[in-house]
Amino acid sequence: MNLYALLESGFPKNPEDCALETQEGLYYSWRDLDRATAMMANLLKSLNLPQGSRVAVQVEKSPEALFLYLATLRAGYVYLPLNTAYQESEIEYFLENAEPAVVVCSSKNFSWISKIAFKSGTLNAFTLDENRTGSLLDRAAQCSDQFKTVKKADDDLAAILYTSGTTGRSKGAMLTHGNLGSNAQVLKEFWGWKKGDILLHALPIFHVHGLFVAAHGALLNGSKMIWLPRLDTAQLIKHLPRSTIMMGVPTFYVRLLLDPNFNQSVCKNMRLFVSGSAPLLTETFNTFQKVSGHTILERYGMSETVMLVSNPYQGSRVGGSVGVPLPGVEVRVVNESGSPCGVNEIGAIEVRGPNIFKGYWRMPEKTAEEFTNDGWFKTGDVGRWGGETSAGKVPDHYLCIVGRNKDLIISGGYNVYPKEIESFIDDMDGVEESAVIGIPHKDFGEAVMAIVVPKPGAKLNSQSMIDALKSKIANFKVPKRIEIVEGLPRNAMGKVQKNVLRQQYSH
Ligand code: MCA
Ligand code: AMP
Repeated sequence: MNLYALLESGFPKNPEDCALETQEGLYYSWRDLDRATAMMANLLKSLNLPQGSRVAVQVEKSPEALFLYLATLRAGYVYLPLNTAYQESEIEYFLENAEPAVVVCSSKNFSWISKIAFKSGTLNAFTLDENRTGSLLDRAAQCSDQFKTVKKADDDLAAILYTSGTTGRSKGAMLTHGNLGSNAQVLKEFWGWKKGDILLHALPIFHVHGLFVAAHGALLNGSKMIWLPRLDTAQLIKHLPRSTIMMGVPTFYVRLLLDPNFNQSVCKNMRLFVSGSAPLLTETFNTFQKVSGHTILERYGMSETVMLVSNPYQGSRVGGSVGVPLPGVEVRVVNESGSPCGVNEIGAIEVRGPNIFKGYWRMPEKTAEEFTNDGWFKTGDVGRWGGETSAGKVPDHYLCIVGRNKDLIISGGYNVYPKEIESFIDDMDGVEESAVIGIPHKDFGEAVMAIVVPKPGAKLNSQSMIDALKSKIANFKVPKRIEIVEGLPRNAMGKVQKNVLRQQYSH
């Protein structure tokens, strides 16, 4: 079934009800959403794109950006969202690799993005800005506001999400209508979505969390969303009293707790706070409980799998644990020989279920590498069942993530692959070699740090290196700190000992 048709089955009976309310006080009814997505779907249809065409989108968050996603589903094409922080070299790679038939970007970026797009074979480039302007809307305004949603099979692609690899370039995780639909239905039940729920939405919509978990949840439940362009704690506190559910990365909760205006009365109508994308510190979990009177529900997911494991809505939510496998999802923790670990034994986390992606875009070998012979997806995360956290005993059937066997930094919910940053640094003048690590950060959980060895006789300046990197890669990937050293610690095999560096720079 087309995912849009599934979501639509949850829309409220009265099309005049409010679907989205913006920070500026604009209201979009469900009828507005239906008409706008129909007009955009008609525009896409008029382009006569081949089946399976990709629609790549790098735009600021707005109601129209959400409508573009929904229109792409309705028209049966494949949505490819791109982080707004990505710069030229990053965009170049994604467009060359995905070969989208349509590219939509902000008007401020049109001149360089359209150039890259046309070079990659894209025939259609449009603009869309957050103030309801752009050539996409101009063209869609000339189209009919009636559209019959295209039929799709569960196995057809709905979206491609680029996720970096530990080695090599990013891989496009192919998610189907069935993957996304089944996950949305499971979460609706598991998190007790109910009539009257209002979602406070402040996450970006170019990743799984904001788009496929938060927005899908509200759409499938026919719930209004208070649609904020980005995380702004004052705005959250202003709108929380009218909301019942909010989802965020741990930084959302850390920042709310720092605001003296955040208290129990602000949360008086709240039913559920969800956290994910990065580990939630038990300290944040406990303090939030004291200050707000609410117990955060932590869950665990990936771009390749959507949501896998969650603390229960009914039943105990355990600090330091991500909870139990979602209905229909199988999770196992295995040791090096592939045998299941016992309770409190640490091993690799593997998963299986209707939510698991179809594979990496045009990378069959990489896809094969990430699955076991018996069909389980290797998450690259390391965990254990039960045991104990600083919050106390964890029930035996609850999962705790204790680390990763992939060299990955998660900063404020965004993934940064050290290898990619190291290659940019190593290409800089005067650099012999570098090591990039994650160090604890109060706001972002982890921050990117680089340790750099200069070439003999070369003089390096940390600030100039940071400034140079800012013009090349997405800002969240730029090291917050660079240390220039004479050499990197290595083991007997000559491998850089990142654990030694992490220990050295973690304070
Ligand atoms: C912004 N900066 C960052 C980050 N965000 N640096 C490191 N990590 C970040 N995440 C930079 C800015 O460019 C700026 O740099 C400086 O840090 C301060 O910016 P600030 O204004 O404080 O940042 P912000 O605009 O408030 O954003 C912080 C944020 C945002 C709200 C945490 O990063 C965010 O919305 N993160 C959510 C990511 C997310 O949705 N992840 C889900 C992925 P300078 O001062 O140098 O210019 S999906 C996923 O992971 C899986 C599937 C899952 O389980 O959900
Ligand atoms: P992404 O590539 O953006 O899909 O990020 C997925 C990764 O985020 C997972 O493999 C985990 O390492 C991490 N992650 C997501 N949720 C959690 C969580 N609740 N606790 C710890 N790590 C998490």
